[in-house]
Amino acid sequence: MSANLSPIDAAKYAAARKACDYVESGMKIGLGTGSTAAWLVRCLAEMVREDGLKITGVPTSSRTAEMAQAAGIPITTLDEVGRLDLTIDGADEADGNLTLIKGGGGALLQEKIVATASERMIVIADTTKRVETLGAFPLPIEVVRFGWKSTREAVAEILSAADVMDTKITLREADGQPYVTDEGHHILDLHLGRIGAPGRLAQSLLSLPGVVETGLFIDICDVLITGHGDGRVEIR
Ligand code: ABF
Repeated sequence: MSANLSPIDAAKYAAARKACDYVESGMKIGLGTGSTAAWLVRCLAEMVREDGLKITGVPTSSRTAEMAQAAGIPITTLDEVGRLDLTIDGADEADGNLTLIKGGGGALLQEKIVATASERMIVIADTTKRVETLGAFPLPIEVVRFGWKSTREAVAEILSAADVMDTKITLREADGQPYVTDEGHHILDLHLGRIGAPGRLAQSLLSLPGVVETGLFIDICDVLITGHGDGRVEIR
């Protein structure tokens, strides 16, 4: 499957392929969203087809559900299975503490619910996602649609006192309209440049009534598998 891939795709494929080593028959697996997680779906589908792997997938987004179903991976819902054995998902950034920024794909809330309902969470990524300090990637936060502009003002207030480099906030759009998540919420992207204290920032943001969840995944990721373009992988 890996023949003639671009270096970035070869890196994503290498990480996804390595993550499959943690999957055993009988497992209930949270399936992530994004292009790296898409490689995972392809690899697992091949194992289901050719090695008789018996797994049940719980997709973290409607896009992943469609892809997994089309690939022949049996899927169900989190409500059906309750707890999962393992979730494998991508990320936008990962620091040395395995704290993540996720949500670039717009599914952060469902991804966090599935990840925290799992015994173990593995993140798969190419090496560009590894950072010393989080924040170069805009931090997505999911906000209810009702009064989102007022929530945006309250977020700006919090950012003005936070350990960050910039405080620009944008409403995520799709086709010129405000983006609406699977759960019917909007996403504000916080262009912070640098996040000095992720835990404190997450706590402050979640104290606002209109904020549903943030893309900061703290103490959730158990294993980070990063892939290189030459097929090498690193496990942390
Ligand atoms: C998803 O994977 C999102 O949380 C994150 O934004 C995305 C990363 O996508 P890609 O693997 O395409 O870089 O889980």
